[in-house]
Amino acid sequence: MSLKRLEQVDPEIAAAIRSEFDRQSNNLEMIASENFVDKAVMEAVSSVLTNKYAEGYPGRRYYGGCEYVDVAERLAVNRAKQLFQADYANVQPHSGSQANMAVYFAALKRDDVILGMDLAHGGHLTHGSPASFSGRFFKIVSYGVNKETERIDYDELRRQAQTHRPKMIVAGASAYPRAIDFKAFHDIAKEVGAFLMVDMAHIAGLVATGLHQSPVPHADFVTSTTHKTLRGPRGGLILARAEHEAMINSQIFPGIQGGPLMHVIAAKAVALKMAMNDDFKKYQQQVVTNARILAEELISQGFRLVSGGTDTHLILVDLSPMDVTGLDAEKALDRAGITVNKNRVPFDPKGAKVTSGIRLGTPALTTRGMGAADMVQVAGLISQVIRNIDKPEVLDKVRAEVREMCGKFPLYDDLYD
Ligand code: DSN
Repeated sequence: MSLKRLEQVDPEIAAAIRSEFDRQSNNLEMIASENFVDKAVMEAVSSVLTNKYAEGYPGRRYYGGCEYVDVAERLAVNRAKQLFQADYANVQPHSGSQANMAVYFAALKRDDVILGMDLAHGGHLTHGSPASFSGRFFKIVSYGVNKETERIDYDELRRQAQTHRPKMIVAGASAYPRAIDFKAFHDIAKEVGAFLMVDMAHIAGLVATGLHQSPVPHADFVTSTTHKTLRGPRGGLILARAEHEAMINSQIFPGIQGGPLMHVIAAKAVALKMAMNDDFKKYQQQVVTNARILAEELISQGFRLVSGGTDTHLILVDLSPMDVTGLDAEKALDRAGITVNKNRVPFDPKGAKVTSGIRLGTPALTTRGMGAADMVQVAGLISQVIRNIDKPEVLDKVRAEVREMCGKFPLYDDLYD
């Protein structure tokens, strides 16, 4: 891929892209929701499909000249249905938030009650935070994790559902390291006559490869992003039973979106195709193995992990026993070339801007080819940083080691030259 023309037209943006490529190449990317897409995905995103308006759906557009973008969207829809064994798929949501919004608007009326996971316990903004549309348009009741086990307590969930009689229960999380029992959610939703929506954004790649229970047979609606463990372009999708097709389609367009991003939809099709390969399954297995090894190694280095470990790609570290905040840890790790995000832990006395924890994930490092031995090394580097948070000379020494480690796992050969 060339930046030749961009360098002529807008050298400042070209320089920002080169710097970001350098940052991604020379840092350990451990944000649990990030990944490195295949060049084939980037080629689709940067294609001429970005030029095309295609409001509507394949074969039913409001614009002429849609015959080739129809091919791309049909491929994406059929592959999403095949990969996740769903009756229906909509691949037009620009993001996971818009996928969630479309489902709420399709299934609920204003002020209906949603029972969703508390953001502070690992949920997501769009599962009912007052700061998001979800908390503004609907009445939210939040469930969390049990204080002792730091896992979802399904008996307590049932009790809350029976008390509050929600119209919809939302399952899924962005900072919950344990497997979620979607069948249990389904049973509770059925008992109280609620819809069940599962937002599987974080674990979509694990679900696609059978490494996590699939929500599809249990949920009325399943939403996802396509860029996390699924390793596609930034965007969203919705899966549902066939009976919901008309109501979801019309809520995405014209309900909340205009023209679909056809270049992104084509890239979703590419990623969904790649997710059907054996290589992708091996990759996901390694993501989970790497997370388990990283968790074990961090525990042996004296870290406290929320819930004591992980079943997925994600680890939540509680730094309060070390008297370190998430904010300080994020900054020190950044200086050392290890990219993470500060994150509240369940029952965190600190707010979202400081936090008591950090969230770690293995999808991006695993895409680079890192394995078990590398996770042991990474745990050691994280430990050095956290234990020497005020010692710039130690952080710089770790930085040099990170750079050397990254050099062994090149990211995109010959990308911009
Ligand atoms: N912001 C995403 C994450 O980092 O988990 C969720 O949408």
